[in-house]
Amino acid sequence: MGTAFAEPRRRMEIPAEASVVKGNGGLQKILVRCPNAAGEMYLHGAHVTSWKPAGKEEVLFLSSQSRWEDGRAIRGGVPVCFPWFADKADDPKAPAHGVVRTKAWQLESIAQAEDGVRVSMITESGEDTKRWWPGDFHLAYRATFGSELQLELAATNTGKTPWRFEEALHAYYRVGDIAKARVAGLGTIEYIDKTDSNRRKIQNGEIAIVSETDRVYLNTSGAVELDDPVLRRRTLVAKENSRTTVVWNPWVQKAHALADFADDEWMHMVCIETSNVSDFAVELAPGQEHCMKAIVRVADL
Ligand code: TA6
Repeated sequence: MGTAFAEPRRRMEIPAEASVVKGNGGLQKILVRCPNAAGEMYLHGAHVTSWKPAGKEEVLFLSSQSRWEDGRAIRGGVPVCFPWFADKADDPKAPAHGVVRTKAWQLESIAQAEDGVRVSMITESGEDTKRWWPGDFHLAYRATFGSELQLELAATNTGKTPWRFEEALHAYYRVGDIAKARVAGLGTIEYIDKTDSNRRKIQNGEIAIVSETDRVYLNTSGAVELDDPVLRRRTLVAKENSRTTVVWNPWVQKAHALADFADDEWMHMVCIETSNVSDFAVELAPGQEHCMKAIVRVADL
């Protein structure tokens, strides 16, 4: 990466709290080390790969087999999915989860925030995105690393025609043992079971992960709690402007089939994804902006 980019980025650093460094695969990352938290965020995909509130263990799962290269998604942390989720309905050749998790974003700013350090990155439509999707867009993504992790994705329609999009903050949370973990907050909610021909079902109480789990919970704006008796912690995921929550664990076979995921790592992660997908894709008129937010907190169990 030429110095042309390095210098302006360096000027954005906060001495002793936030610096621009080379990360895995030579990809640039922002390293945050402030009184309330430690964290890491790559320009590649605007990908948050680590968040550790002060005095606590790492909250996010990151695969030991992740790829770190242009055009490939990082496995773990928080991939940003936009403007479609999972496979593109009308084009099976299109990359899964959209076009922005595999591209280099621009660093817009690094700033002190009330509770920690806020890193802002931006990207927009161009030749690379129009290969797959015609919309004109601008994305601004702010990650605030503090005693809580705040993630805000603002999408703006910079074109002349309305468009409809899906989005997800596809967060991977670390757990001590998936068999003992429980996800609460989605009881009575309708979901699409993607492991059962997309059948629609109603959640009965807490979620226990006992097999491959791939579910889209619909019309839900509430917070979700991930209880982990092994790591003795509760991770609370609250949100704003998000009407769906996706819960995913690949279990044994899918884990084995994923080249960038170790065979036993399914036991130590669960994805809880703040999103607007499926029936709740968002329509944006020209000039309009939509901002989705996730707020993650950790408490001792
Ligand atoms: O969020 C769940 C999901 O859509 C699953 O269907 C699974 O494919 C997962 O995302 C991971 O997708 P990826 O393209 O990162 O392998």
